[in-house]
Amino acid sequence: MKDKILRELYEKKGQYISGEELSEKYQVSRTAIWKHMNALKKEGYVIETTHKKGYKLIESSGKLIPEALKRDLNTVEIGNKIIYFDTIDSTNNYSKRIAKDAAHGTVIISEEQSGGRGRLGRNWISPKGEGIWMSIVLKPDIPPTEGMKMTQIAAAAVCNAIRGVTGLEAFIKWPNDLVVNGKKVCGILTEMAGELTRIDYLIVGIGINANNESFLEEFQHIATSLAKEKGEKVDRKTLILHLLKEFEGLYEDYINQGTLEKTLAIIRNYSAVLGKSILVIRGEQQLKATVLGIDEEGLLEVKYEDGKRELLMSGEVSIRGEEGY
Ligand code: BTX
Repeated sequence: MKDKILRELYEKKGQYISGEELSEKYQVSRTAIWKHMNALKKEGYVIETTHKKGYKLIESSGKLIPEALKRDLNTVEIGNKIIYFDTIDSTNNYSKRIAKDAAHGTVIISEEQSGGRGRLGRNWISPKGEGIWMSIVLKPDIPPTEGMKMTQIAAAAVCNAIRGVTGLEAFIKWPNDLVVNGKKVCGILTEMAGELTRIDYLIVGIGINANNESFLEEFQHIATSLAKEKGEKVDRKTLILHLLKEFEGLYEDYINQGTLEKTLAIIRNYSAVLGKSILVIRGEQQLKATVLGIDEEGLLEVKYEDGKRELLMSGEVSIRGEEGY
């Protein structure tokens, strides 16, 4: 009920809506409406209340409410439907639960994840209201072998969005992380379901440390937030709007052209690893290598100390800078 009232307030933003109207529409008492309004105020929404006219939403408390996002979203398909949670286990898990019936481009956002996931069973810390924890459901008509390209498209989109909105110099640590000043600000987890020759759906999970104030000690040397690096809070809504727009542009370009041309230009231009010495990690094994390039398919071309060259596929390996993260 509280969510329904919030939607009504949003739709009428700037105008009053009376308690009577709401109580009639939802068949609850005016006292119940009043209690929900108070609960919303406690959550940080600024709601003006007058005895005669009713309730008016003044400020949205910075939450990523779909109504607020959709009003300013300038995309065709991505984000046409936005599903929002205050808290959820993982937006990728939820996406999987609904993906079969969800429309292409559906976006799932949560203020908090209690079981945020990284790759290979790792955790992704997702504190309430501080970051952008979001998944995009995609239904492209491409072979499963192409699926991992979505990670590259997402990385390029996040990179451009962070640079455009915050002015921070974000770099892409192939294949699925973004770093600012050498520390991780974003991770991407792409998951897929389908058959050998056909994708049923793809889920691109994006976690951005936007306004996180602190990190557990064990992560302090590898993780940071945009706000920490910029020295001021970042408007999460603006960042999401830019990100979805960038993502749609690069995605459409790939679907229409069949190549990653625009995405590759971004991930090469803003690569954190090109030309660098790295460690290639496969299970327990770690091998030193130099990054030679990123090929047309988005694979990482490396040269090991013994002179052997290899093309690395995302999902198969992890890499780490030789010094630090
Ligand atoms: P990854 O496996 O590359 O990174 C996970 C590792 O990063 C962890 O083992 C930990 O060391 C570190 N880490 C954990 N939380 C954070 C954080 N907030 N900031 C920086 N470093 C951290 C990266 O996996 C992919 C992450 C995707 C997260 C999104 S959020 C929305 C969607 N839902 C979901 O459950 N996952 C995705």
